[in-house]
Amino acid sequence: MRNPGVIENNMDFNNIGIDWKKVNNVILKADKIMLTTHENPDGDGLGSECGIYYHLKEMGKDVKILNYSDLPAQYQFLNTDNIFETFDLNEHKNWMMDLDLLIVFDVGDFSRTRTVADFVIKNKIKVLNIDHHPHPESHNFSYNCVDLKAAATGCMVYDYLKINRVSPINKKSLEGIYTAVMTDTGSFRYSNTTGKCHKIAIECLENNIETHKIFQSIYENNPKSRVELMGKFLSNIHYELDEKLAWFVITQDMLIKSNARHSDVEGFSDLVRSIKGVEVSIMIFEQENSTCRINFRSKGPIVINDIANELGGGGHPFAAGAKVEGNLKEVKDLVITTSKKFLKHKLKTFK
Ligand SMILES: [Mn+2]
Repeated sequence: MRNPGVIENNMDFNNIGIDWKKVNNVILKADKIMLTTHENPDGDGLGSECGIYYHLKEMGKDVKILNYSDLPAQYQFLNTDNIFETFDLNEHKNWMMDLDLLIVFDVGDFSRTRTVADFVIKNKIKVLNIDHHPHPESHNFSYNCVDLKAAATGCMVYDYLKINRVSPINKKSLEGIYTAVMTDTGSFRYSNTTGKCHKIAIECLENNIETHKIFQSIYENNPKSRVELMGKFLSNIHYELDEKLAWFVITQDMLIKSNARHSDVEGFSDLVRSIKGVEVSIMIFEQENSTCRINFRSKGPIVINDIANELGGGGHPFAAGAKVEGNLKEVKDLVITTSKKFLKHKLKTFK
C-alpha cells in the first residue's frame, strides 16, 4: 500500500519539461482508468477528458469519465456516446474498487473534485494529475504533470496523444481538444493564446472538425434564463478605483426569478471584464448554503490570484476564484475591501 500523496517513480513534472513517454508507461500499465475534472466543469476539463477518453478506448482500456457535477447543457455535443457520467458512489463503487489509475484534469486543487477525491484518498487509488494550474504544496497525486505555460489542459492532452500515435488522432478526441483550447483561450483571443493553440486548430480543421459548430454549441446556445439573469445583473454593475475595477452580485433571488441554473453564470465575469477601461472584474455569486463563489478576471497584466489566495482560493494570474463562507453582505464587504487593498496601488500605477 502506498501512502497517498507520495510521488512514485520520480514522476513529479511540476512546471518542468514533461516526459510524456514516462506518463505513457504509467498509462500502459493501468487497465482500468477513471477520468475526472473539477466541480462546475468547464470546456477545458471536459474537452480534455473527451480527448483522452477515445485514445484510451483505442488502447483497449476499461475507462469511464465520472465527474462530480452534471454535464452542462452546452457541452452535450461531446456526449453523443454517453461518455460523461455523474459520479454516484453507490452506482460506481464496485467499478472503482479495483481501479488502477485516476487521471484528473484542470483541477488546481484536487479537493475541487469533492466526493471523488474523498473516495479516492480513502481507498488509496493512484492519481495522475494533468493540469496547467498550480496546486497546493500538499497534494494527493502519485504522478504529477503541471505546465503553467500551457494555454489549456487540452494542449497537454494533445502533447500526450502526439507521442505515441501511429494513426491520426481520433476525430472525437480532436473535438474534445478543440473545445478545451477554444474555451480556455476565449476563442483564441486571450493573452494566453499561443501559436500552438492555432496549430491545434489547424489540425482540427484539416481533419474536418466542424469548429464553427463547436463554437455555436457553446456560445450561441444561451438558455433564455441565462439572458434574463444577464439583464438583471448588467444594470447593476459597481465601479471602483477610477472605474478600473468592476464588480457585480448574483443573488439566489435573481437566480430563482430568472429560473436560471448555476451553470448559467459561466462567462459573466469575462463579459464585465470586456468593458472599456475595466482592468479587473469580480463576480460575487451567492450560493444556497451561506457561502459565496467569487470569480476574479483581469485583462492582464494586473495579477489577481493573490486576492483569491488571500480569500482561501486560487487560480491563474488573470483568472482565479474562491469560495467564501458567510452571508452575502459580509462576504461582499470582505471581498471588495480586500480586493481594493490589493489593487489600489497596482491600478494606480497602471497605464
Ligand atoms: Mn483550464
